[in-house]
Amino acid sequence: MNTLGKFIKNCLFLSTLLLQSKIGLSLPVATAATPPTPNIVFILTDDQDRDSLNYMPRLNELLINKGMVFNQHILNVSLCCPSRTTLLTGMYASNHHVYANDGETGGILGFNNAGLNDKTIGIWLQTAGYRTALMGKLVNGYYEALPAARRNEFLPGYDVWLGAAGNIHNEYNISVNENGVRRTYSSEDRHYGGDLLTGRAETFIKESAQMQKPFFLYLANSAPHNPAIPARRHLGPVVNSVQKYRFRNVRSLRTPAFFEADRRDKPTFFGSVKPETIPQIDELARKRIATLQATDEGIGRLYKAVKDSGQLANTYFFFMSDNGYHLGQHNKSNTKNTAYDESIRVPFIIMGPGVEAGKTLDYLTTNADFTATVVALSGATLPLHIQLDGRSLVPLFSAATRPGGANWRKLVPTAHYVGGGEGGGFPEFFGVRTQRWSFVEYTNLKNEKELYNLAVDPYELQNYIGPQQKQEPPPGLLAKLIDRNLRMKSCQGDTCRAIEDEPIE
Ligand SMILES: [Ca+2]
Ligand SMILES: [Ca+2]
Repeated sequence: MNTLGKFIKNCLFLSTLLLQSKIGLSLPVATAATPPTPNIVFILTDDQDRDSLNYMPRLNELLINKGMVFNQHILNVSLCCPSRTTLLTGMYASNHHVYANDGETGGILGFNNAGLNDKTIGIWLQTAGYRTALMGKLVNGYYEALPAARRNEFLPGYDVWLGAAGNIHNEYNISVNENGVRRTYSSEDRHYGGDLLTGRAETFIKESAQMQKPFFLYLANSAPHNPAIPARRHLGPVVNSVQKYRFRNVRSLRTPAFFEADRRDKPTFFGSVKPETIPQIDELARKRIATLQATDEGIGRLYKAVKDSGQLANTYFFFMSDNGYHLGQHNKSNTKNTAYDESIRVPFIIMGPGVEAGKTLDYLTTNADFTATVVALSGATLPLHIQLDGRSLVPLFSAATRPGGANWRKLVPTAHYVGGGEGGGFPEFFGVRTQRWSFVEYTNLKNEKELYNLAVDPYELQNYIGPQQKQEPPPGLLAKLIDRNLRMKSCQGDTCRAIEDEPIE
């Protein structure tokens, strides 16, 4: 091919990538100018709050400083199972129908009932030539909620399966389904859950590189989920028979929302954690950060494994938490599920070729975008019946292709479901989160609503439409938010993206 031909093919490739990212789909593009198929390393944490990122030095050095932070990453549903199902399928919960962590529409049974076993990203990437692996927590109840005869099953589409078969949150004595065989590990140091997963992930990376196959690694750590058990090397001293934790200066973040003083604007079910528990909340914060140290070391080890395999220039790293966490903010602790930013806004980082280093973006992104982005990068072809609700973030990677904010989504739909299983003790809601506004309608109470202007009230202290309303929202705003909230409940794929793109203010 001559130079002009290569140039045209290059342009075609780029425009195809951009077009695909717009529509959230991807078609295979094989030309001489196509870059090599990139590897994907996805590291997922469980219940991690944004503040705790500050205590992960390797994450900061290797991924944040060398990559891009998505600072307005808003989850569709802030709860393990619905959030993870969105990552695996690329659909909002209103379309994947896994609403809770257990019950008929939650956990692994909900996942099975929704017919999702053969509709996850692993299959699409495997079909595109990837070597694929899923390690750690799939969804809640995988193993114990399954009938005995089906407990060794695992999802199609993964060459290496290391799914937590039972509760892995204790970190020691964990059980894992290893490609169909359940194995239980010991309480020895070398079998600490976080380290075990890291070791297997290192091996997977090295083997895949030796096989000269592009690889997709989905690594779902337990940290810092309760009971937040650190590796022994990260423990502090025992004082008066009580285990203490390192990071003695750490406290739960004292934002103005921490034990919010004036609660008259809040819905009737507002948080009721007592200030007397603050010492325990702070100790939990320390314990969680100690637990995250193994994850942070793991990031260093995986980065090194990729580098030593000669794959650094061709590998994208993704880092995310499946939901946020309250540690006293808005008078709630040890929980997520809410519509406040502590729950729905989580860390999201991408590092890799072409991603502007050290950049923080305020574009609205969501967990469904992870899937669309990986699909776009991989060049995988989706089956015709699959519709992704998210959008590829590839155009955001560099200033040259980044659209103006006016040409990006204006909202992310948020929800919390009850009735299908564990509701986390929080009432059902549907909402929309824009860059400026957080709006929520509760369905099972007295039609209570919340509306916050994040531009002037980032800690969500003054609800515009609470019982003691102090401010009028801008004219027409509320009607638009109610309209978008209603329509987002029944959208799919392109129609979701079209509604999200409509101007709100
Ligand atoms: Ca979680
Ligand atoms: Ca208040």
